[in-house]
Amino acid sequence: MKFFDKAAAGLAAALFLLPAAAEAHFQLIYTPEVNLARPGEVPLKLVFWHPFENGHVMDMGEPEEFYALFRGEKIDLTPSLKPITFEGAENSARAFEASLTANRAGDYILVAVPAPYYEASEDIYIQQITKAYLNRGQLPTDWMEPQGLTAEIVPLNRPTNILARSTFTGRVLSEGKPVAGAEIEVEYMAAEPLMDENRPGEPTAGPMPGGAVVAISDANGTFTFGIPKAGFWGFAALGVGPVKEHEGKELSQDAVIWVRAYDVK
Ligand SMILES: [Cu+2]
Repeated sequence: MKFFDKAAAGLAAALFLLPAAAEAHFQLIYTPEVNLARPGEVPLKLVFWHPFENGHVMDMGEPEEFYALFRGEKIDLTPSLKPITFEGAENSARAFEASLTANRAGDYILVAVPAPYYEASEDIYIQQITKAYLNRGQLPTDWMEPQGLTAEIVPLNRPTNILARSTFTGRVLSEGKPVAGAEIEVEYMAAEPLMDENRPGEPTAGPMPGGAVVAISDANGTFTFGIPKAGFWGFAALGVGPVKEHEGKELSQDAVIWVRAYDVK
């Protein structure tokens, strides 16, 4: 009987959390073209959104850090940050734009650490430590390396040209150590932001029945996901960061990575 009481209590708790859990929050670092043919300025958008649903946009926390890593060198991008309003399909919210000068060949790894965001429906703070990858001149340099973040997903496939209908494998690290059993939410950027209009373009997919798509990392912290479609795919390892509390409330410090998949022509 005790078991059933516990199970019933667990079920009630799960149902209570359901509305918040059904849609995955994702911090975006977005630019439409991740493979840069020419040197120059790359425009960037930072949006905290539900991109699979083309849904609710959250007021993004002021970036605590925003930089690019190029061959181990840190390029501070905070001087280029400007607040913008992102007009989602359901609502508008504060977001940011910025730019990167990418003149040399190799991988540029973009890292954003937004201030914790208070999610009232769950009474928790969320902080998504986010990475996105650009490459110039097709020269692979650093994408396969951990970038020394307190929480991150290290790609085991080149993140700037994943083949649609192949797989992506990532490794979840917290303070440099693999995390077994991490819950990883998987997100498709169904509507890509229009750079000049600060709103989403036409969605090319709808959200999945059953809510968030989830993978669990194995004993080595790795997970593999079959990428069904070209476009941008995001992976968020929930609560794997070392900081668990913010202003007296629970903090979910998540590690997010974005990869770009292409169809075979
Ligand atoms: Cu949400």
